[in-house]
Amino acid sequence: MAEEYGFGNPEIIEEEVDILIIGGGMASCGAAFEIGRWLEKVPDLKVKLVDKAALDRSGAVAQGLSAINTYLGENDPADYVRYVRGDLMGITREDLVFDVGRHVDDSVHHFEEWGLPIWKQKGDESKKLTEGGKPVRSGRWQIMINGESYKWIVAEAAKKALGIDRIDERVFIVRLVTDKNDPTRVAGAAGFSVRENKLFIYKFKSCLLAAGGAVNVFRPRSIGEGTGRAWYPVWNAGSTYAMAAECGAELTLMENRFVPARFKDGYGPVGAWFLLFKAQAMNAFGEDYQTKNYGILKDNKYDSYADGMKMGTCLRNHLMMKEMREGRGPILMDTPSAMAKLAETMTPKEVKHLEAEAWEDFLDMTIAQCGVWAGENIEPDKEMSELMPTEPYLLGSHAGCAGIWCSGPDDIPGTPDYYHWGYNRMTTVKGLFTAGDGVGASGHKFSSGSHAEGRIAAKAMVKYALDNKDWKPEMSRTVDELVEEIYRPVKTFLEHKDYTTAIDVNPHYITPKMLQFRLQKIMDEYVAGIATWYQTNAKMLEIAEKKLVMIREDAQKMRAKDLHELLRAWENYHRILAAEAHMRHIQFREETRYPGYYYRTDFLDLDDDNWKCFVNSTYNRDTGEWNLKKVAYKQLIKHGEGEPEGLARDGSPV
Ligand code: SFD
Ligand code: AMP
Repeated sequence: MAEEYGFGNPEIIEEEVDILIIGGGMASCGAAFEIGRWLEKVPDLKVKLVDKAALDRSGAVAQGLSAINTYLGENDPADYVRYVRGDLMGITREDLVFDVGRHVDDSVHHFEEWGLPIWKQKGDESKKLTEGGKPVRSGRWQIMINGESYKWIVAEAAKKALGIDRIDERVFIVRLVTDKNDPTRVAGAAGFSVRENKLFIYKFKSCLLAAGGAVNVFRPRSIGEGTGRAWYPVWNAGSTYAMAAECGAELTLMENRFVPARFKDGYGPVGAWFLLFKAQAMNAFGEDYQTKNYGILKDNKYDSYADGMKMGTCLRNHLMMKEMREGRGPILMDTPSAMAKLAETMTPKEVKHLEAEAWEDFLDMTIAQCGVWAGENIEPDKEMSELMPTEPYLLGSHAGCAGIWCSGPDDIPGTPDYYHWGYNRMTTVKGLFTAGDGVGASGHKFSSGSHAEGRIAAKAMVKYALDNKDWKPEMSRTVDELVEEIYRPVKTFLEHKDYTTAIDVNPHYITPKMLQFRLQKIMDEYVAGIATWYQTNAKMLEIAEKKLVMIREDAQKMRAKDLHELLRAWENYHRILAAEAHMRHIQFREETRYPGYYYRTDFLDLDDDNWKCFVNSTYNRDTGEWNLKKVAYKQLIKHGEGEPEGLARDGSPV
């Protein structure tokens, strides 16, 4: 009977390595590249990279990108810290941000070396960045690329560095396993092939957990025929946060989220339009709502993080949402005026090129937006497009900073001990490292910064592996226990499938899809999703808490009728834990730190006196309990000229 569904007893593949890299995205490709260099020096170092998908097109950069959002060039890393701090409402791990800032350009230079076309200013077209070629900047930190094949290029370098034999593709990691003799140390990971009936058990000295952020935790705006469309990649299922939490790692700022303003329905990013094409967004009456609403920032003390019209991403959202909530939507991006203005000084050939660029911005990165334009007969030089704030995403590398609490570098003056307890980018669990979306309190790394951070973590992991040369990992769980746990949804299905005649209707199990709908409904309606215009309060969160604990219990009853559903089942399990962390952090932080991302309507003010601090949490897998605490924020980089006064309050400039 088992074989009928493609499941006999799975083949068990066990492997012991020094370093395991979980994920094959930007951070992991950075780590692979860096370790490749060490393999020359330490040839007996055993390494494996495991990705749930295929490296060439996995992760957030799968569709490509049209900009590299972090390239410092002529900028100072200290200014980069100021920018990230301002955008994330004052609270960031400045040591981690600075560390990314000082290393990120080297990754970008490698991308160009490997073949990524980077736009150059007139006259510099044939010069590489390293030869003094000046990039076309869309903003102070962003540079334009022809990036349809960005991930292919970066993956190719990672594959070359490691060698194909050190890479397992299409293996989904379900959980980490602590060491038998030391519960504060990680010793293994277990997962399964999404194509074949195989289970993988890895034992290791150290591990990079870089499985991206969390998407589809909230009910998305795209439903019905649009289901599956999201801005961030749907295959980022919260695995990073869930597996880290279950292993005992401390999480930080999980209350933070990213609500991107995007072109409606296609989720096309707005950066190139605002920054490169200099387009204006307006409300239904043609009003510049940002200027019009600027004064409201004062009402709840949000203005201490705005500097004239320079303000962080969530504050820009806040000004836009007021219009929509009060019925002055839709918000429209005035693409025709922007293009007409640019065309004023252009030849007809250049104008044609400009039109091509407008399309290419999306063809390189988010093709669905071109589908919307083509399908709705929208020519961007003739008709405006609607903008919309999307459903929330949890991530640590874009304009958000949810993630894991990590040890930072040891050479930045003024760094307190509790920012640095050992190896760079190691979490509070010994041997467990992270990068990219995994690292909390350090956003605005984007694709390039995530790659650079993977390299930083890899260096520290090699050192950790060498320092622990004689240590042998022993897992706290047996292989049989892990097999039993991972294949439980299959067993549940096989045991109960004949109870009813309709395969999806059964009192003994729930399909992964149904469970996902239930999770998304809870998060949407009680934890500040789109249904409530991103608002919540203590009472709503109390209800959410009850429902999330129940769904976590019911998740044990998910069924898997094939390997695809087994993948969906475990993705959803990870989503539930990421969702719960998010909810509990929002519950704990009694203020509105990120207006435009979410609102605590019972604490609408921003409250620097009590809440200019990190919120950190740990999860106890055995009891199901969460523990939350405040952790002091320490300013390491002094204020820049023109930075608003509010930021200076508790500074201790170095
Ligand atoms: O336009 C498991 N990003 C942008 N960055 C830029 O530099 N410029 C832009 O233009 C950017 N924009 C943008 C961006 C992303 C997306 C989706 C769009 C537009 C449409 C952000 C970056 O892409 C992002 O910051 C980095 O990619 C983050 O890197 P990393 O490594 O943290 O995550 P990943 O690349 O998604 O990789 C995750 C990997 O994990 C795998 N995985 N493997 C095994 N077991 C599991 N359980 C796993 N779960 C996941 C995945 O397969 C993947 O390999 S714009 O909006 O600003
Ligand atoms: P996005 O396309 O929205 O992901 O943005 C890409 C980059 O441009 C990010 O670094 C954003 O912070 C930045 N950006 C987008 N819109 C604006 C804006 N209106 N003002 C300043 N920076 C922006």
